[in-house]
Amino acid sequence: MSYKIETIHAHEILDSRGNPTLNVSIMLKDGTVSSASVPSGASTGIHEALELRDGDKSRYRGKGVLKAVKNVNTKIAKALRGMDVTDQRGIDEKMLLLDGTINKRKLGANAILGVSLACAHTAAKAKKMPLYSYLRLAFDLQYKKYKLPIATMNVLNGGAHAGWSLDFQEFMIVPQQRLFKERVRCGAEVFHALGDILRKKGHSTLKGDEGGYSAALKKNEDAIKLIMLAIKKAGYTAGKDVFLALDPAVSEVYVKKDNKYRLKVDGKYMSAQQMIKLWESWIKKYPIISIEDGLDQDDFEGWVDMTKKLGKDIAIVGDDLFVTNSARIRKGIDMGAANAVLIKVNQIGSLSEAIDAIVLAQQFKYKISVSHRSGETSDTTIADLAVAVNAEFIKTGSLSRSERLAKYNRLLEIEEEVR
Ligand code: 2PG
Ligand code: MG
Repeated sequence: MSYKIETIHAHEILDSRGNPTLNVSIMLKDGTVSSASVPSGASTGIHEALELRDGDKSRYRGKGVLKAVKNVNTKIAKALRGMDVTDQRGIDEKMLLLDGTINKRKLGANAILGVSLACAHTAAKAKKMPLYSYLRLAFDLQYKKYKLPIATMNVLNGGAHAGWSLDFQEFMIVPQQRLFKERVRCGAEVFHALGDILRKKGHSTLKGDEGGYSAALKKNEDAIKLIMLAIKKAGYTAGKDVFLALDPAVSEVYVKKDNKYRLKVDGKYMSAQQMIKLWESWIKKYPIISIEDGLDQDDFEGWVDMTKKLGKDIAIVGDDLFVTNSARIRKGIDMGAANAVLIKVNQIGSLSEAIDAIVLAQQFKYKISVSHRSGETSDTTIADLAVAVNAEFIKTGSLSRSERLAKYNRLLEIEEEVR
C-alpha cells in the first residue's frame, strides 16, 4: 500500500465570522482524499505564530489569505509531493525547515497548519482508522484507554467576542455527568434556561462569536449569578452536577504603562494582586474549577503567585501565556506558573509541535484543555485530538452555532465508538 502524496491543494473559505481562512485537501497516489480547515482567533496572544494575511485592503478588508494559499499550492506542495502522508513528523519538520523562521512568518502558520492537519486526516482515511486512534499511532502515544474530555461550555460571551458587553471574555459551565452525551444534554438545558432568564429580565439574547449569549450586564459578576440561576432552573445542582470555568482573557484589558487591568463594566482599575484577590473571592463564592488567562500574558511572576494561591483548588490555565509553545510551557513549568495548558493548534502552527507541547505539559502533570478559536469552521479535528491525548478538558464554545456543535457532535459520535 502506498501512502504517497500526489497533490496538495488549498483555497480560501470563510470562517464563522465571515473572514477568509484556508481549506487544504490532499490526494494520495491511490486516490484517497481528505481535507482540513484552519481556525482563527480574535483575542490572540502576542507570542502566537504568525497568521499570514494579505493586507490588501481591496479584498476582505485586508484579511484575505491568498498569499498563504499560494504558499501551500506552490512551495509546500512541491516540497511534500511524493512523501509518505503517514510520516506526520517528517512532513511537519520539512515545512518548518522550508519556512525557516521562528514564528512561521514566511509561509504563514495558517498555511503550514492547514497542510499538517490535512495530512493527518488523509493518512487516517488511507489507513481506515478514526482520526483519534490514528493520532495515537502517528505520534506513538501510549495511553491505555479512550476517555472523553470534560467540556467547558461558554454560555455567556464578553470581551472581544461580544462587542465588549462584559470585560471578561468567557463564562463557562462544566457539566460533570458520567457520559459525554449526558454532559451535552445538561449543557444545552442550562443554556436554554439561561436564555429564558435573560429574556425575562429584559436582556438581549443575541449571541457572541462562540454562540453564548452576549447580554450587556451591569457587572461582570452578574454573569456568574445568572448562570447559577440557570443551572438551578434547568433542574441541576451547581457544585455537584455542574461547575463553572472562566476565561477572563485579561491580556485584552491589561494596560502596560500602568501595569493594571481596566474593568470598564465594573468601573475599576486593578493591580495584579487585586485581580488575584478577585479570583480568590469568586472561587470562595462559586463552584469555579478553572480560570484561564487570569493575568497578563507576560507576567510570569504574577502567574507563579496566582498559582501558589489558587492552584491547589482549581485549574490555572495558560492560554496567551503559553501559546501552545513548548519553550514558554517549559518556562512556566520551571517557574511554577499555571498548572494547566490550553492547546490551540493554530497558535503554534503544526500538529507535531502541538503534540510535543501536550506531552511536555503532561510529563509535569499539567492538565490539558484542547481549544477551538473564536473564528471557527466545521472542521472537527480538535475533538479527535482531545480524545487522542486523553485531555482533561475541551473548550469548544456554547451549545449553539454549527461550527461549535460540530465538535460536540463529533465527540458524541466518538463516545458511541469507544464506549
Ligand atoms: C481564547 C479563545 C477561544 P480567541 O481566548 O481562549 O475561546 O479566543 O480564539 O479569540 O483567541
Ligand atoms: Mg483564552
